[in-house]
Order: sequence, then C-alpha cells, then structure tokens
Amino acid sequence: MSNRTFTMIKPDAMKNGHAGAILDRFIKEGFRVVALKMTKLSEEKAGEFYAIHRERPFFGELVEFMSSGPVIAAILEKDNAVAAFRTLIGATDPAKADAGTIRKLFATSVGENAVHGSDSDENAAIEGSFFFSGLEKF
Ligand code: FUP
Repeated sequence: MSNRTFTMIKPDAMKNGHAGAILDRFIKEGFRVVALKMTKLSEEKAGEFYAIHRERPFFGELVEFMSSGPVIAAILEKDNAVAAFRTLIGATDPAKADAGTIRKLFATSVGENAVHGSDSDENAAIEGSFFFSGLEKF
C-alpha cells in the first residue's frame, strides 16, 4: 500500500547548489512527486512549522536558518513512505548518518542538515497541508 511523506530541501542545500541532485535522488529511489514548490518561509511561518521544538535551546537558530532563504517543499509517495524516506535521508546529525544517505552527502551540520522528512503519517499529512492546497496535489 502506497502512502505519503512531506519533505523540504532546506536553505543550506539550496544555497550550496544541491537541489537538483537531491530531487533526482528522490525520484531515482522510487518516490512519486505528488506536489512540489519553491517558496520562502517567514520567521513566523518557520516557527509555526517547528512549533513542537519551541522550548528547545536551538529553536531560535532553527527558525532563523529555515527563514534565511528559499526552500523546495514536496509531498512524495511510495510504499511505506515515511520510514523509507527517513532511511534515505539518514540521521539528523550528518556526522552520524549512514554512508550514501542524503544528509551524509549534502548536509553540513545538525542544524543545517539539507532536508526535512516527516516522522509519522499523521505529521506528513499535517505538514503537507501546511504548504499545499488540495488543488496543488496530484
Ligand atoms: P529530524 O526529524 O531528523 O528532522 O530531526 P528533529 O525533528 O529532531 O529536528 C528538527 C530540526 O531541528 C533539525 F532538522 C535541525 C534542528 N535541530 C538542531 O538544530 N539541533 C538539534 O540538536 C536537533 C535538531
């Protein structure tokens, strides 16, 4: 059974010219693109997206970084999408990510780690709807 996850290519990967290689990898790994856009988060919207981390010491830096430049947001579909995608991107800290994962290849630090991937089906649906209307999902 197919299902969906939500991802963002973060400002560091955008600035460093990795967006094309990362999108290519998503598709080569068998994810179907359901929705896709380039956009820029305001500080307010970045804070809303990461509201679960509001009390964490890195929250301010996270919001500043995520609103520092454009991102590419996407909804992707594949069997077991959430878990398959988290395996593809690797650990939050690129130093701990497995060889060949997107974060190992393209991320610079735990704070600037190239890509986001939803951590549950429920959050994938919430995060996808944060960025996309029904008319933008295919
Ligand atoms: P992940 O699910 O792998 O994206 O990781 P988390 O939800 O735990 O963290 C979300 C974002 O918070 C990370 F992508 C980067 C930031 N973060 C830090 O800056 N420092 C940390 O120690 C943990 C997370």
